[in-house]
Amino acid sequence: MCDSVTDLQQAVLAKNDHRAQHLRDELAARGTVVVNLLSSPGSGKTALLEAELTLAAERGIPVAALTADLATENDAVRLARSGVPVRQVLTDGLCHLEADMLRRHVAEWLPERTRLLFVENVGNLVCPAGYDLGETLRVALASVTEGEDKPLKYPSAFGLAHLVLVTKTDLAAAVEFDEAGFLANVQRVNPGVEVLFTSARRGDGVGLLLERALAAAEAGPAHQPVMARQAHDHDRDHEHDHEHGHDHGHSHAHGAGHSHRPVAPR
Ligand SMILES: Nc1nc2c(ncn2[C@@H]2O[C@H](COP(=O)(O)OP(=O)(O)OP(=O)(O)O)[C@@H](O)[C@H]2O)c(=O)[nH]1
Ligand SMILES: [Zn+2]
Ligand SMILES: [Zn+2]
Repeated sequence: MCDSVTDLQQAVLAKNDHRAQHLRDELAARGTVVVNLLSSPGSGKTALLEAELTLAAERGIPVAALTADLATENDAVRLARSGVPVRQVLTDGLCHLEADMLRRHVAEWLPERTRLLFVENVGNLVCPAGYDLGETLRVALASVTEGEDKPLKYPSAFGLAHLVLVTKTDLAAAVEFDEAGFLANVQRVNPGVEVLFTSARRGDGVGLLLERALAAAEAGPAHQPVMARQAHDHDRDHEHDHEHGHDHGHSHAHGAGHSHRPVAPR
């Protein structure tokens, strides 16, 4: 019973992986690169993203943003203040985005000459880590108020990231944020990954994400997570037949307590 549930999850993830790879190829053909932002609810994804989008607009860099939530269009309203094209996706109960959902919105809405598409995933450190969205850069964010142990508690979210951002550094002293402890924990799950510090409130570190995203768009991510390499080696050991006729519309819902095999963007 447990085995068949696990098999089903593996099948869902393998299908998503395959579609994500198609999406990445399609995006590459049109010169667009996706940046996937993951964090727990309220870590400051929207606040930082609004600042980065505003900067991109000022510099004339063609960017767009897609934000996913279970409900409300609040984030899209905030991000749209930057003046760049913004799309809200309501997941209707689903706690993460899947490649197919993104692909649909890209086809329907994304302006043709977009260079960077920032995707704010549903606030959740569990499932989004398991779903490749065809991104080139995966960014995990953690605010100083969340505690230093988050990378250890959510190893897939932090272990598969190309870049880690610490947010709300203006509050670091108030919560006695242990920076050295946090950095050590990040290195344990993702050796060599770059960690940057930001405060959207103060404007500290604003522009770094845009810079790293543009660099990744030119040359690919500067860092390959060890955990991602392991997942890919595993995939190669179990080469499976790919189905190429994509059926449209999917049903996937799961309750609390589900687990996902870590799957990394390639
Ligand atoms: N002090 C401080 N507060 C911040 C900062 N960034 C965001 N916040 C606050 O933190 C709260 C959550 O920020 P959001 O940007 O909405 O966080 P989010 O990750 O987008 O949240 P979800 O989309 O719900 O997952 C808001 O009250 C923000 O004003 C920051 O740099 N410093
Ligand atoms: Zn948000
Ligand atoms: Zn989920």
